[in-house]
Amino acid sequence: MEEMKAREEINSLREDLNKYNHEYYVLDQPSVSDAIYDQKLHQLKELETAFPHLITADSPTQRVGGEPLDSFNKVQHQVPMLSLSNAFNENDLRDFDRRVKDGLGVEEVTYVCELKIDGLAVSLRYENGVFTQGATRGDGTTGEDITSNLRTIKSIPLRINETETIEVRGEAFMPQRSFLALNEAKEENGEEPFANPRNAAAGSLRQLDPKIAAKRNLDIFLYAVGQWESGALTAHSERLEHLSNLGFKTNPEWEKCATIDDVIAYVNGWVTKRSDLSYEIDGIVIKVDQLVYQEQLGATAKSPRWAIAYKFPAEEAITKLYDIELSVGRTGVVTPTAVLEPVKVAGTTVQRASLHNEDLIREKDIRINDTVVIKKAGDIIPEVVRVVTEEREGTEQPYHMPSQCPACDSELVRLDEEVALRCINPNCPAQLKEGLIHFVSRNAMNIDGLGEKVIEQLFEANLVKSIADIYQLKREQLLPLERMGEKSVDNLLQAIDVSKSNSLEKLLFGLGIRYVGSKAAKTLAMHFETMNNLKAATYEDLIAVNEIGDKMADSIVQYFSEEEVQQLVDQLKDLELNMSYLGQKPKVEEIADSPFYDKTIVLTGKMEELTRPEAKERIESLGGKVTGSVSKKTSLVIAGEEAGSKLDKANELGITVWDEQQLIDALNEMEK
Ligand code: 1X8
Repeated sequence: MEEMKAREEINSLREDLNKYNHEYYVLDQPSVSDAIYDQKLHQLKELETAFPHLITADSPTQRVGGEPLDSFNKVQHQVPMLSLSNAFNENDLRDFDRRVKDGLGVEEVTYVCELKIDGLAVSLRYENGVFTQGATRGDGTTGEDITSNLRTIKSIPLRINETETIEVRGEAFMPQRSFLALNEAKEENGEEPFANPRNAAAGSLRQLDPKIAAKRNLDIFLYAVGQWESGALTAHSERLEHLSNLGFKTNPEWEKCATIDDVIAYVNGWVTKRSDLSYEIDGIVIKVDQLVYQEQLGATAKSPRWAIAYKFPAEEAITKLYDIELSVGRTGVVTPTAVLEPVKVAGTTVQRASLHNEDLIREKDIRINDTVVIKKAGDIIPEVVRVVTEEREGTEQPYHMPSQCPACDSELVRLDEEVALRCINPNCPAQLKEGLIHFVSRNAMNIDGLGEKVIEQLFEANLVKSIADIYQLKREQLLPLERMGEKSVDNLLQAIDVSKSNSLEKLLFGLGIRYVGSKAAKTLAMHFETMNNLKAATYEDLIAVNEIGDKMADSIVQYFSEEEVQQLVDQLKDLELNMSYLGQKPKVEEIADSPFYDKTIVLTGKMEELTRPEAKERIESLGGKVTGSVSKKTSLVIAGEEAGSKLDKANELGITVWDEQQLIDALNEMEK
């Protein structure tokens, strides 16, 4: 075929395919069969193979392309990507309405209500009608260039009919069904499942290889315009329609509301309807419709004054508590866990919930076979809220904690002032195993392919009993294990080898020294630089370091004085593990999905297990900011024992309140 003809043919095929794509992925109204689509795509691919110089970046054949990246480039947002301030109840919404009207000096404002999609905010830039750059929100000013991953989302047009540069914004997300399928596959492979669709979407877009994102079935709704020179429109609602006309996928559920009462009715309507959606929402976004009003109201440093996000209360569900099981943690704490009839809450199926300790079981009078209300704290960690006592039939059994360790039978003890029961046998197999799981976890040595399930297998097979054993594993020992092919064994051995060159803080955190969280480990590594220096440090040397308190200093001195520890450290040295600080910076993307990321948190009351500085340190290392006083800007309050006025204020403002245990669970979950 001559080139002229080919060019024509290619253009016509691309036009058709783009149209079919839009009909299928954006409008959900295909006009042709899959067979016809596939046939045309095949034709186009053949022509492009014959005339490779005619391939363009916006061709429908070019969604998944290129080699894996080494890292993501930074992108400066021309117009900052602000976050929204939150409303938790009707009062907050009425306050917002009042502020808007007072701010404008008017008595009538039109609002637009939209669903708040629980995904990842992204921005898409089009130059000369071609999708040229896609970025994460990042900190609002600087995001990361994830163009090649976003290109794999089929509902994102690679070309639009607008020659002027335009940047549009929206939420990338993982539909419920894709999320469930992905987690099922992950569990089958012995991998850790994602906690929720938002983490799954964020995790997918954070992959350096676009082929992975391409398999994840992500989708997107666009809801805002960033940079756009000649936007002649006068209302947000017109912009939504314009976005849709340009070929972008917008969420169809938005409505204009003439009064705050209408807004409240819309919000209340979705509290129940949300579970019928095929994707997750975590609230409703309310925006002033008139663009002149938006401009007049402007923004604070963090968020626009013309919009607010109503956050749904944590979703609750009722289920049966079948049993109470015990687990022994890394530090010997024995934790009771409720075994539940599986039930769906806030997007995932819950079948276990921590009961924390015996006191809590007493307090809530939880009995085996009870019907219970459960919810997910911070929409992540399942917890039992209360017993539905009206459902009791008389057969429910009160629960008593055993006096012996369920793993090693040693007598359990209650240390001074602790609610927790502990196994203090240093050779308790459950503790050893948990210690190993901690050692290989992400914030510690971060050994890929060595998850909880594999550690369990290695432990049960007697191949790994101590940290040092990990570094002496042999190919022949691994091959007979379940789900261990040649390839995965090679990868695993490679990952173990790579971990030897980790900077000191990863090793320090991995050792699991009491009170030494990942942030403290970093501080120690930076200050002392080598394991030898730290080992030789006295209590005085340690407390002289900023952020190291007396409890931690004591614990470190105690730790290194143990003969077994000294042997372990020597052994690890012989196995060629790096023992010096190498000056790595923490990666933002590793903490961006933590429940503390970008949140303002207040600690109040007396903590039992954590010290204040440790809690602060660990929250901060997960991207949170700890402040002293409760205000509307506070996202979360951690209330210890005898919390006073700050707790009252938090309740008054409808701010989420966690107890210490919830904090510890969330920290542990993220630091895994
Ligand atoms: C965040 C979100 C917005 C919308 C939907 N989902 C979100 N997660 C919307 O406006 N329809 S706006 C927004 C923000 O401005 N941070």
